[in-house]
Amino acid sequence: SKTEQWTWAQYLEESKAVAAPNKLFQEVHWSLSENIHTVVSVCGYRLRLHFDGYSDCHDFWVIANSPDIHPAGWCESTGHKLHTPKGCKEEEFTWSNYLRMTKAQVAPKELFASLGRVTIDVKCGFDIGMKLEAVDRMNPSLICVATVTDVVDSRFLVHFDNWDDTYDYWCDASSPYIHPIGWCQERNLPLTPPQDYPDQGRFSWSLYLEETGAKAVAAEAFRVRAPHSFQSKMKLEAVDKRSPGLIRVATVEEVETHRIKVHYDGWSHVYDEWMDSDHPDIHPAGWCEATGHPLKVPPRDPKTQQPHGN
Ligand code: MLY
Repeated sequence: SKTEQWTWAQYLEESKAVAAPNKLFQEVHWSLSENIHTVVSVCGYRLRLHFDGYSDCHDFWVIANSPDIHPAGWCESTGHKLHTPKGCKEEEFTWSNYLRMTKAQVAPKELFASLGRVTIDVKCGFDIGMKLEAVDRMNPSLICVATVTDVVDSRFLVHFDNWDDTYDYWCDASSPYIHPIGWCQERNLPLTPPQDYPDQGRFSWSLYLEETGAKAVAAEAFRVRAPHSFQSKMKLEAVDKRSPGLIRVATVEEVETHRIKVHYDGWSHVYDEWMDSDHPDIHPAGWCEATGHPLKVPPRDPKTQQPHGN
């Protein structure tokens, strides 16, 4: 009947599909800048964050154990620049005044995964100033000359030489998007030199390291992760890229070594999205129920009562 409740078990049976096993998902995360935000809503294990003093259109969602969110005072204690709320003078900002002024409370330190984790102080081999070859994730056909410009625990910021920081991204040593110097040359692939590098066609790492007085990340520091084991047609729960407050029933539509193409069940394929297999926005079937987050089930075709497009 129409009022019957949607369940994963029944849905898998009806669509003769299997759920992607839990072990295929890693809760690894993207990074965000260190602005001040206020949690505006909590939904299951996800938080909607708002940048103080800015329009709601910059609000975004993160998973509660994200390594990219930190307790008040973290920037100061780790030497990171804290972007203060709009309208606050940077020199005059202190957390204690700000909390008093806004009658707000800080999120207790214990809630942050970054502090709960045992940080084993092993050097990851990626230090500030070291050079590498990295995929420009905004222009993924380009592998470029890049530098590590920040390190937090075992994650680091990749910056493209002589470009502004809009192309920067955080990753760890297992990222498939970074390579040691000489990687392109060994494979006869073009390497994009720094912007405005004189004589673009004749970039040489040894010369460039000499010119910049920089070291390269050692080849041994790179630990490319094993390919994922997702298979096409497996079912999962995925954040809707266009409405990130929503999590939908989804299917692996296609696979690449380190990415999966996610299809939102019942919706047109124009909304399909390629996502890294370790993206924090994909979850195993049952994750929403387990964490208390609503799950958007596939819309049904009013005539057939069957999910669209399956
Ligand atoms: N068409 C773009 C390409 C920018 C590439 C930047 N990478 C190398 C960091 C542009 O020129 O803006």
